[in-house]
Amino acid sequence: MGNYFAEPFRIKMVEPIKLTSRQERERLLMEAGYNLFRLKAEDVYLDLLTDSGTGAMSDYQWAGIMQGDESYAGCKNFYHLNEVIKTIFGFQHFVPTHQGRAAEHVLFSVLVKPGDAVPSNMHFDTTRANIEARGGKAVDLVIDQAYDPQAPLPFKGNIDLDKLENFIEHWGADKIPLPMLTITNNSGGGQPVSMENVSGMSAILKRHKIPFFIDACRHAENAYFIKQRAPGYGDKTPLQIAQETFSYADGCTMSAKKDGLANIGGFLAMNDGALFEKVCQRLILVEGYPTYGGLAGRDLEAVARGLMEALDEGYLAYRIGQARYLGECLLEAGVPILEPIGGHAVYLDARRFLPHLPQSQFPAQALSLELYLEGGVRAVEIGGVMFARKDEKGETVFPSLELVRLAIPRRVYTQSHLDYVVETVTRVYERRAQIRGVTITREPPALRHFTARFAWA
Ligand code: P61
Repeated sequence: MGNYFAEPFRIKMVEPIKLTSRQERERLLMEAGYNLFRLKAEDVYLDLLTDSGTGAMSDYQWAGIMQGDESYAGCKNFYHLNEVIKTIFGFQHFVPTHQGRAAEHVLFSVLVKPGDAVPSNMHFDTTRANIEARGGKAVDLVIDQAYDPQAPLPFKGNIDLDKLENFIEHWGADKIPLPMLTITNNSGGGQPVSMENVSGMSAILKRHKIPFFIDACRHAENAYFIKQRAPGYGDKTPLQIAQETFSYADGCTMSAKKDGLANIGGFLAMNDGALFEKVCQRLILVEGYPTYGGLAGRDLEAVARGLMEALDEGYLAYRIGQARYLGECLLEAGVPILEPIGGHAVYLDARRFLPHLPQSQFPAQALSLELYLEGGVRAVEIGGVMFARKDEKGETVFPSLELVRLAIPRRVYTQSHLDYVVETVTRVYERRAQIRGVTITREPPALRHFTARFAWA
């Protein structure tokens, strides 16, 4: 068993969870059309679907909830959040949004035109979908090793700077309204991006006069990896590392449901005053007045407090330590996972787990269903269901990575919960040869993983 970094908190409120029987789970899964998003959360024992909005807030955050100022304009929590965002991110302007994708939506609707291209290390699905909804092209330029689930690189989330240079040359800077750099790289295994890579990207973009935006959802986890892995950063605080990271950028989108340690919330920040004016106009149409942007005053306060807590070194050591513990226990049991172990999740490598299943039978989806059947553990497929697309000829192109993500909600589960996950995955691994693939029986035109129905192949 790996080392476990003990929780830097004690528990003063609990929420009961219940384990159903295998027979019940078979029925529940069938009723849900073999789509784990369609289950009732009550029917899940350990919910590792996402680390987004599922964390436990601290007593300090809950106390802040009681101090929500629900004035329509200029509430005091907005000014507190403004102060915190200035401290950590340093951008001149920001607007709150109800979550990360709303920040993306507002930003892209102001900047992206049909025919534009938006490069990234790897776009997450909401970012990609929001760019495509504007008629833009979302392109991944991550380093090649990111597609090798076993390449042992410290900063496997890096964007390939040569690919970026060539991309700008090919498209022309006027067709690239902005790039996004996702830290950490969620679609590629929760892998960090190095400071060198951030500053290198910034220099290229400055030369071409393209504004640099960061998708900052898991920036605190990224800062902790830099502290641990990059020479010269060991003595810096996560806050100092975050400040340096964002000093290279012109703005960011943020889902406060991740490293804001809140259950809802997000923001869009930037330095450009003219852009900010356009953003405010758009925000008023779709989210709300710029001092609340789709959130209640109490939510703004929870985010302001959570953003600082997420940079606490003891918290981050525990947080990153939990993912490492889960990953190391699985490796010890011989289970194929993506390495190095990421910051917010452990990703099972479904190709190596179920080598007998072709990608057209969605091995990662099949594996995620088996985890639920085996132990009531809910994970999420990050593979062909989420990311396969049709090329110009209408042929399906499958993604290189076929993963099942076990995302760890922040400050929610204990070591024994993680041990239970290890036992469940190990039992499924032992009977892997008998696992069947799945087919899609119904699907919507976009973001199909949320609502599609499946059947065993
Ligand atoms: C997640 F199944 N992530 O990882 P919002 N950027 C990045 C994200 O990880 C992200 C957002 C922007 C989620 C939630 C999720 O198909 C799915 O606050 C790097 O969720 O709007 C969200 O932030 C968007 C799960 C999103 C999904 C889409 O679990």
